Amino acid sequence: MKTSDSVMLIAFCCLCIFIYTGCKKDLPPEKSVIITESDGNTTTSEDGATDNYTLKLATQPAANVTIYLAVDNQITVTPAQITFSDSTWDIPQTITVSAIDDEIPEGAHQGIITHSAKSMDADYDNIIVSPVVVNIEENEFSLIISGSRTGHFAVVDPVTGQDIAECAPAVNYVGETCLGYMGRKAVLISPVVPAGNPVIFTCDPFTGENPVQLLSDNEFYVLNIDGSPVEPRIVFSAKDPLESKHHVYTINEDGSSLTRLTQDEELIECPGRVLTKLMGADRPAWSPDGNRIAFVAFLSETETNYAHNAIVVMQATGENKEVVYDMPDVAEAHYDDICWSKDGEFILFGVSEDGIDKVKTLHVSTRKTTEIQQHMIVGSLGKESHWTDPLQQKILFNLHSPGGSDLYTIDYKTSGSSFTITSSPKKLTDGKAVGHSYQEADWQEWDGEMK
Ligand SMILES: [Ca+2]
Ligand SMILES: [Ca+2]
Ligand SMILES: [Ca+2]
Repeated sequence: MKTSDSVMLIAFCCLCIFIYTGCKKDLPPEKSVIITESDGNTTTSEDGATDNYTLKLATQPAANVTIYLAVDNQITVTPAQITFSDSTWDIPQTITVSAIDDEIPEGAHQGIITHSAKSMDADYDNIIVSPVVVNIEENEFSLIISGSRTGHFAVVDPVTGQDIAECAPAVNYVGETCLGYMGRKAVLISPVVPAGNPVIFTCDPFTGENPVQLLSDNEFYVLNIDGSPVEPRIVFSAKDPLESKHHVYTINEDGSSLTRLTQDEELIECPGRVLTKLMGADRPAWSPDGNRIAFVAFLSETETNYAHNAIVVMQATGENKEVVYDMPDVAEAHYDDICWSKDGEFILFGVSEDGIDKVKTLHVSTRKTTEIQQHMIVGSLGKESHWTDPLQQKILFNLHSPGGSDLYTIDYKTSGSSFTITSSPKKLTDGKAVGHSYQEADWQEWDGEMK
């Protein structure tokens, strides 16, 4: 072997050893993007609380690497893209995450951030980067209260349809129920003694505890109640035992400031009729801004004594009573379930006209009506009672069913004087699973506090 050949052989062997050991010792670390969530998770709130996480590269890239962030409709991120160079690849860059404060009550929900990588370094270009799941705390809540069976009421989460509580307050009988201001109290009608006049009680909505009687025994015979959307005040219809007719009153949830809003035989202007007087009032309902109250008026024409029922709207002070719906020539028109659309432009009501049950919407300023009862049928079952969502354009109703009724919702939209149902009925509750029947209900905004 020539010396030069020996040198070549040694050099070749060294090269092989060098390549082998080089491969063994310096296997390139995995090319990846390292995500670190502060405190191990990313949690934001529609109330404005933000959170953050950092990104960095696992290895030095051969060229700039840009990470683009994409979000769904629940969150925003800042910045929306970041770039790592061959000198900054291992310096963590921070992404700040905020929740979008929408007006949709969704309960606790999630958003997702996806990442895509672009680089002239083929090892980093289009590399797979993990998404970040963002927990979002809700800041809009509402509650449904529903009489479930004698002596009980259920408080239902409108997002999940699940019972939050089923309560049996220590009263003689749970009649009509509603929720007080921001869902802080349940309000119900019950007689003080078993056969006595029904009066108003408040209690804790989640336990039924601490029942407080608002009107003294036999002071009133209460028919209907509704909780104000803007203050701790209740509107109700009741008969003063010294009179024979029902009238509309308001009272604070603590029992103070009892105010009478309708007077016996007060004159009310009724379009197309001669002079009419008020002979009674019930089924009052607050408008969403708390400024107006709609109610059913029993009217009598002063000259002929011809009696008919109508729907009247007044200021929450009792002033400016105005007949908004009246069919004086329809014999025996009876109205129930008076409630307002979320925008306060429409009143919804049940009406029995000539023995036919209908649900109508009334555009208060133009008096245009739309019949919607045909949308509240599931199978062969028709709706029993209905109410409206304070936060969204939804109607809640229960179906009359021999096996026990459940709550359903349908969606609507409004445009000018037109009112349109935009969905088919969606079942909200599962009465069979929880063993009760959901009856007449009320839907109120809630502060989210479970005190
Ligand atoms: Ca965090
Ligand atoms: Ca919100
Ligand atoms: Ca929301």
